[in-house]
Amino acid sequence: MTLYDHPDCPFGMKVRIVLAEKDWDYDLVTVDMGANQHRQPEFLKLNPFGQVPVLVDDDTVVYDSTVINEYLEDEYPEPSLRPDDSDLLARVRLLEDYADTSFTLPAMAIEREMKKGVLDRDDVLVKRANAVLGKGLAMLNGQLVGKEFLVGELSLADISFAPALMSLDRLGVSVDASLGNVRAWISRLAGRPSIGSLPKAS
Ligand SMILES: N[C@@H](CCC(=O)N[C@@H](CS)C(=O)NCC(=O)O)C(=O)O
Repeated sequence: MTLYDHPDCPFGMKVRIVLAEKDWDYDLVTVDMGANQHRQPEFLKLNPFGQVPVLVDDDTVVYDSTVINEYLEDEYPEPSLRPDDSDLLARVRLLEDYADTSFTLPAMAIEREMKKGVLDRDDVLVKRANAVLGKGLAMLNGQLVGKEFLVGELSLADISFAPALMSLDRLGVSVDASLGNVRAWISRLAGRPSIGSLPKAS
C-alpha cells in the first residue's frame, strides 16, 4: 500500500492517523507541492483533481481523505474506527464533514496567513477564521458532555478534527478555559501515539 501525501497536509494526516491506529505498514511518497508535483501528468493520473492524499492499494486508487478512510475501514476493519449502528454512523459522518469543511479549512487559512509577513497578512481574514473556530470549539464542547470521544469510542469523527486541533497552539488560537470538555478531549487525543507523533507543520 502506498500513500501519496505531503507532511503538512491535515487531510493526509487524517489518513496517517487511521493507518497508525490500524498499525498498517505502507510506503509513504512525499509529493513536492512546492515544485508543483501534484499538477504533473503522472500525479494527475492518480488524482485528476491534483490533490493529496492519494492511497494506492494494489490496483485500487482512492483519493479524498474521507473516502480513503472509509475504504480503509471496509478493507481493514480491525480495529474499527466507526460504529456499526447507522444512527451513530450518520453522526460520525456529519461530524467528519463539519471537521473538513468548517474546521480544518479555517485553520488552514490562518496557517497560510501566518506564513506571510506581518505587512502582507490579512488580519480580517484571520479574525474571521478565529471566530469560526471558536464557534466550532463551543459546539464540540456541547457534543462532548459526559463523553471521552465524540461518538462512542475513538472514531473517524475525532480523527478528522485531530490535525487542526493539534495546530491550534501554533496558530495562536486559544481554547477558552470554559471549554473543559474540549480541553480534556484535545489532551486525550494528543496522548495517542497516532496523533501525538504527527509532524508539526513548518
Ligand atoms: N477533500 C480533500 C482535500 C485535499 C486537499 O485539499 N489537499 C491539499 C493539500 S492539504 C492539496 O492537495 N492542495 C493542492 C490543490 O488543491 O491544488 C481531502 O479530504 O483529501
